[in-house]
Amino acid sequence: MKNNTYLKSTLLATALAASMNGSLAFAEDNLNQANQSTYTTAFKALDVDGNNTLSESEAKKEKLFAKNKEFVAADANYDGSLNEEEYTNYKSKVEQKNVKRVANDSLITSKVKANLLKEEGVKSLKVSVETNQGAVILSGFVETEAQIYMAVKIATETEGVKSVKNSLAIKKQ
Ligand SMILES: [Ca+2]
Ligand SMILES: [Ca+2]
Repeated sequence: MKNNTYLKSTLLATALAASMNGSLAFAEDNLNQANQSTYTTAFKALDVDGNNTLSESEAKKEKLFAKNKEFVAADANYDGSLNEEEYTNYKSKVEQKNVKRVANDSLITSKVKANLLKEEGVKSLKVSVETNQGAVILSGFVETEAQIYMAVKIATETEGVKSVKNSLAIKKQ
């Protein structure tokens, strides 16, 4: 279990690095293989009564299935329980989405930073950029209101950005 977790995080890091180079599909394959045995172990741990299916209350012990909505979505054959395949498929789908989302967010962050650097008026400022599911947060200190406006505008116009939250403040002289 411990080894698996280690392997998983290593592969996740590799997946993220690879996704930056455009080989996300390859990274995902590797991640899937590593996950298979992790899923089996997790499935068995949840299956307290050992009947090879997870009832809703068994599945609920895992955070992902804490909501009934998730359990129902995973129950592909509508029989009110999750077999290992349903469990594995759903979980890998969610994890792949997360890998993509994280990679996508990092990409947006670097694009926003690059665009800020291109702009004379703001390039020398220390603006930090964070992205969460396409929502960008700008923080740090600037000198003028106009610089805040410009930084927010640049971020808003960056490809992939869904929203911009401005936490920039004007430095007290
Ligand atoms: Ca069971
Ligand atoms: Ca089922």
